[in-house]
Amino acid sequence: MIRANSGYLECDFLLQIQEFIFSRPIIFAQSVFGYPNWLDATCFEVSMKKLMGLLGACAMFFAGIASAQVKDMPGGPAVNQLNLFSGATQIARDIVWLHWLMMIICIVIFIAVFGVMFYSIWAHRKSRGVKPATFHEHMGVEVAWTVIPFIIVIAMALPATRTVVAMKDTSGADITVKVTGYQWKWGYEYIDGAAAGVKFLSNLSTPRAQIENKEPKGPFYLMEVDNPLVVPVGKKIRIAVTAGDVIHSWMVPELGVKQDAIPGFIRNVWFRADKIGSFRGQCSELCGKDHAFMPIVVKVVSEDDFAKWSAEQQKLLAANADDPNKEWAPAELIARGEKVYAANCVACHQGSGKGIVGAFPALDGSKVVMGPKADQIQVLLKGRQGTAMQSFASQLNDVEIASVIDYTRSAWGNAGKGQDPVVAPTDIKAAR
Ligand code: HEC
Ligand SMILES: [Cu+2]
Repeated sequence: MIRANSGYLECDFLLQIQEFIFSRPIIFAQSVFGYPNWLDATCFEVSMKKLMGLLGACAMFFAGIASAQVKDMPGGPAVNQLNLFSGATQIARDIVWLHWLMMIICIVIFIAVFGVMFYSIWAHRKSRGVKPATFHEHMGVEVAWTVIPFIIVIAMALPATRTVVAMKDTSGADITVKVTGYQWKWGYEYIDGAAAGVKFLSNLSTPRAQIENKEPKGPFYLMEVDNPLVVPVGKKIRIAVTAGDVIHSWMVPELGVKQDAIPGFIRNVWFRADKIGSFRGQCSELCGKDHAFMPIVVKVVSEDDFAKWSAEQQKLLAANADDPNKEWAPAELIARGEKVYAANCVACHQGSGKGIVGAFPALDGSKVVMGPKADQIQVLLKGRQGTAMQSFASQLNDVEIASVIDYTRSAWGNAGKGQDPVVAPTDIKAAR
């Protein structure tokens, strides 16, 4: 693919053309009529200067194309790339191989057919006195031109079918990622593996100023994203492709993957990258105004790096599940707390808050629950040494702890009594 980084020269060039069109009649008039007296020398000079300026601009324009700082894009198209991609998966290389096989077969047929045709026209021309044959229905020829193409088609279909079947075989995948096309970005969600549950949106990260020609274009112009899809090298990655609005298409040539993303359907494809690196593609189904602005970047990393990245993402996920700085209304916190209580506390303290006599204290009417908030926060963050009341500091986030405290302070007979009925997530953050 040939990419020229000369957009900012184009405007200039158009301006020069405009000037050229306006100055040309004057130059033409001068050449026909000599110096008309209404046109003085300075005006002529100005016109000539404009013409020279235009020629200069033309030279600059073409030089600009040649010398613009366009470099090969790793994982994407290279400058003056004419062949297909080199391929980071076996399937991608099979596709390239098939392309050349078909191409060569076609060229051989082309040369054979046109060779016979041109030879016949030349060797049997009328001026040589050649008499045309007048036979009809030649059995041998008819059988030959049916059987030979049939054999050729089968010879082409066999390897192609093998590759297409392999492309569709998503069995035994190590990791499954759900990919959703949106107008105009991609959503990624890890279904299993170390990063299970991690999900994010992947947006174009090329600055607006580059698109509007206010800044020179970067080396990854329109082929860069804020959050790439990260996968481990050598693992079979199943991609479950769907869309949230209109039809898109997830295509990464180097990985040999191209799959339409259709709302309401899930289509599975897969790849197993055997090289570490970033591989780039684009949405390849016209999906509206910003179709050209939803690139795809797949970052293939080592298994160790993937484990590290997954752990980081999981941590972020836990931290972001609830934003502790959000202003929660007390009612919201209590509603949330009821769920946290049901999931984490009922086994011991019971749904009724009455606990189990002799084993688990009642929270309904408990002095701690009715007392100052600091004490209860400490019980939840530190637990009670040597008892079944463990610390919840690492299991629950600030919002969850605050909300379950608020719930216990407002449920059962506790409602409206006791001190500090509302504990905010920021209180928990401060006490940690
Ligand atoms: C595995 C059982 C168990 C679970 C689960 C449990 N607790 Fe407790 N909790 C206890 C026990 C036992 C005590 C009493 C500790 C002691 O003897 O000092 C206690 C004490 C408390 C107290 C202090 C009560 C008082 O009157 O001193 C509070 C408040 C409390 N738990 C809240 C919670 C909350 C909220 C949850 C859920 C996030 C929870 N607990 C989950 C067993 C549990
Ligand atoms: Cu699209």
